Amino acid sequence: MIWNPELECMDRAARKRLQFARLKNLVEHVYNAVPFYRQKFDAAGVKPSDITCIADIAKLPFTTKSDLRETYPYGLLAVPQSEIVEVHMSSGTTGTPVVDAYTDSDLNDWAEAMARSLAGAGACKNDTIQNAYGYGLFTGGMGVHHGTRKLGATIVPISSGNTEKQLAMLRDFKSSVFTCTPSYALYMAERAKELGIDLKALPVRAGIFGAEPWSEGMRIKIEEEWGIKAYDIYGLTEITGPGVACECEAQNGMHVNEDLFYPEIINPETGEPLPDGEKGELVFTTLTKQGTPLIRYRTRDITFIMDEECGCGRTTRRIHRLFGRTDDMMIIRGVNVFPSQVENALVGIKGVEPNYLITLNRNPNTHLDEAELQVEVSAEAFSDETKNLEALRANIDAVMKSKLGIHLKIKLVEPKTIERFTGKSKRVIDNRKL
Ligand code: DLL
Repeated sequence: MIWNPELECMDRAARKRLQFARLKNLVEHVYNAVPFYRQKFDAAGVKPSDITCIADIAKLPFTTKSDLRETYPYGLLAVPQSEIVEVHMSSGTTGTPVVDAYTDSDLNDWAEAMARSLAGAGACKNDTIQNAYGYGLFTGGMGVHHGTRKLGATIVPISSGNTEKQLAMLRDFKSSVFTCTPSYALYMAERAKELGIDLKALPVRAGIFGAEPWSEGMRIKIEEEWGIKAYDIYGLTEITGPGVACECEAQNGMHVNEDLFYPEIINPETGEPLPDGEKGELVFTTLTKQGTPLIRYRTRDITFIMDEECGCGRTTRRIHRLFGRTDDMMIIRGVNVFPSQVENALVGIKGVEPNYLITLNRNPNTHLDEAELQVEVSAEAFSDETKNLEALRANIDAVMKSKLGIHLKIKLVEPKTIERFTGKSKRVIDNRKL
């Protein structure tokens, strides 16, 4: 179902005009209302009047995560604080958290973006949506919650964790749509098996998974284990939370809610804009946000924009499934490796589970990087003879070498020994002091 055909299926030229009108308002407003932006624009020698078409956005300076950290918590507010009705925060892995502060109108836009996303994944008023994203300062729980209210579906606000209760609620409330991180969806499948629960017998028909990188292989595995359609959803706290972009029934790239969030792709090294179809760093400008509007925010996420129109009827451009982040890219002996590549390779190998941990060390004598990949063996393979396990190890080694171009030290570990996550998973430990 298309939630808002007027805006999602709008003629592309008309959408560009709308984006330009919104950008123009935004730039004028932040220049006058937020000293941080006025200083940035002045330093870059650009005035609001220099923005005469949407492509002129490239004249504006970028905003970065460190800008947000330096202005924590309220330095980027573009309205009086009395207008703020909700705040969220992302803790990140290091340093000061970043804050998003929403006015009532911002919450409405977020709910709209999320309602479109839920509808894109086939949900409607008649559905029961069980929401296992964490509630609290993290945007996952509340984002799906606001969107479900707008859609008019029933929300089960269970939050993350408590797997047995999740399974019971899926059954008792007959939840038809389930939302959580992809790693938690897999963990639930594992727990369900242990408890003798057949997920396929439950009424769930769709899952909307995001908040962390996952692979096409993992999608297939989740769809098989759960007997559902698994949709990818993207978002980040700084821009609004989940719902910035989401897949439709075609499951081929995530439609960006472009009337609200203007996407660009840049070369992460030079900052130059790249054309649609070219891979680079995703940058967003919030076109309607009042509380903490962001101009050309560098997400550090890597993808490309898919310009071709989708068969679903929406005219919005899509972003490809994320390849990783500029800051989780591991450089191992000079080769760029993303955890998602490792995951994708593992999912195709029989006898292993997609649970893994990469540990990076630097050898103090040779000064070379050493990467160890711990892989969990499936219960069946583990009970096999030692020589078969050795053959499995050699196979993983060969697959990794051919897919990544480097040799990882493979260590097979017993089933269920690698930590499970109910929210975002952590797959890399980097002990190198670089
Ligand atoms: O993770 C918002 C969210 C909640 C998205 C629920 C989807 C579902 P943050 O905690 O600020 O916000 O983390 C944002 O997570 O910059 C990406 O690196 C990563 N991320 C989010 N969605 C995806 C996805 C939420 N579908 C950061 N694929 C982003 C890959 C994703 N990475």
